[in-house]
Amino acid sequence: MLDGAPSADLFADDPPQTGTARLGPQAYVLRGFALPWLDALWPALQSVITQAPFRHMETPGGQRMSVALTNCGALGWVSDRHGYRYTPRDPDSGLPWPALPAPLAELAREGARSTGFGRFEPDACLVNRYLPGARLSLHQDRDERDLSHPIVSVSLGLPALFIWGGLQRADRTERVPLLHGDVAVWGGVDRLRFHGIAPLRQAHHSLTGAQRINVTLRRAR
Ligand code: MD6
Ligand code: FE
Repeated sequence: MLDGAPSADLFADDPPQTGTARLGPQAYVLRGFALPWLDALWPALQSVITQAPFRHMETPGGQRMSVALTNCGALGWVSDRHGYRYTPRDPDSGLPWPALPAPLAELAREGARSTGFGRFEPDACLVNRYLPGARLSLHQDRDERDLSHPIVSVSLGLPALFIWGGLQRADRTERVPLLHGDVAVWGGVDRLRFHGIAPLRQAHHSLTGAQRINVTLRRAR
């Protein structure tokens, strides 16, 4: 069991955890790291979601994603029949993605700095919404131009089980809880580890209601 990880059931609105879980040589979960930013971050996210509403995208294989998503920042991650890519505009509205809120950029820089990644200036911020039952199948993040930059990923609301694998799809996986306020940071030798999210369990969270929001900050170009 990982240091700092609760062992049995996960409950929404559990007291915040503290400390750092190490998932690999260059992969970390900073427990509760986002909580001090929450008062600035949550309204900023609401503004992003109003400007660019959540939508369910289609995978290149033609499946509707159970996770709904939107983006902010200079570049947004999109998926359709043609594949995965980063675009400067919201394909639904034709408008540029909403600006990256300053508190999110600051949180990303601080997360990267405190895990030894040095300077990190994100230009892409993917916002994922999970309702109960939504899941994310095992994948690698490899759509970014320069894989030497880390990824900083913020979990809000309902708890989720992160499925954390190896560099090969068939490698054994472990399950790591991601709780409200946790920030995962990884890069370097762990940048291409396979990972996913197990189906979200029904529950209620005092901030988000029956949903989990994940905000993933990257340097795409
Ligand atoms: C999620 N996150 O936590 C899904 N990818 O909802 C990811 O797929 C992810 O959290 C790369 C880096 C961090 C992540
Ligand atoms: Fe990912």
